[in-house]
Amino acid sequence: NGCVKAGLRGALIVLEGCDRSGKSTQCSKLVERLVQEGRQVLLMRFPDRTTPIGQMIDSYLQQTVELDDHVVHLLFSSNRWEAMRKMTELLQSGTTIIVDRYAYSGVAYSAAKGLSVDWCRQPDVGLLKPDKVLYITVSPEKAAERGQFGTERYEKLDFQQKVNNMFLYLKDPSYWQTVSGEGSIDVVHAEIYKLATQTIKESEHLPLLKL
Ligand code: T5A
Ligand code: NA
Repeated sequence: NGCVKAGLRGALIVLEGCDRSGKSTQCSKLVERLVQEGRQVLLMRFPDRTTPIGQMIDSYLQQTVELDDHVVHLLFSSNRWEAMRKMTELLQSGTTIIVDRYAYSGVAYSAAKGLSVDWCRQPDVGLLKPDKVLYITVSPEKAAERGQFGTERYEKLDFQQKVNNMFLYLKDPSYWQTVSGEGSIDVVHAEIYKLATQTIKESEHLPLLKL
């Protein structure tokens, strides 16, 4: 029934998508349901703003400090690297990790600013490779219905369109699945739950891979 079984690893499942696609809403709902079922599961998010590196990223996003584009890209990547030991141990001990954004956001946002895609990918090489990326899509019209952008650095329509194009370029059909984020929260959740539980089942005997 998906509860802790000796020797089986957890799955690494990442939710990606543009701003207001519903990633955080869906990550919480998915984790809540998996916990209710008695599964070993943990929610993580990047950036993790609680670490010293995460606090530098937070200041940058809130536009209280300026940083060179390369520097901030490396900080976002470092913020993932500092979680790798913990994530590896958890996965090996059977805990499934649901992650709200990952290295794909890292490349998409920096490349949308004009940095080379090849350069952007390099610092993330060697990170744990997700078993599945669930890429949530919403049209700009639907996203606009979900309220005004806030005041964080990247929350502007023309920039979001560049980010969206970068995600489409990065999409790797061998382990990405697109999920329409346009239905109700419950409809989107049903689809994500189905894909996540399939992934947990399919991954438990597979080796952990690296990007
Ligand atoms: N970034 C991140 C980088 O530049 N490099 C990196 O390496 C990484 C990891 C912060 C920024 O950092 C950048 C990307 C970002 O610009 P963040 O903290 O994840 O990243 O961003 P947030 O602003 O917190 O989250 P988003 O704006 O991306 O929103 P979500 O999580 O996609 O959407 P969510 O769930 O908060 O929902 C948005 C609104 O829509 C409603 C919700 O209730 C909410 O009000 N909603 C729905 N309404 C109707 N129908 C549905 N199905 C709905 N689902 C949600
Ligand atoms: Na979010």
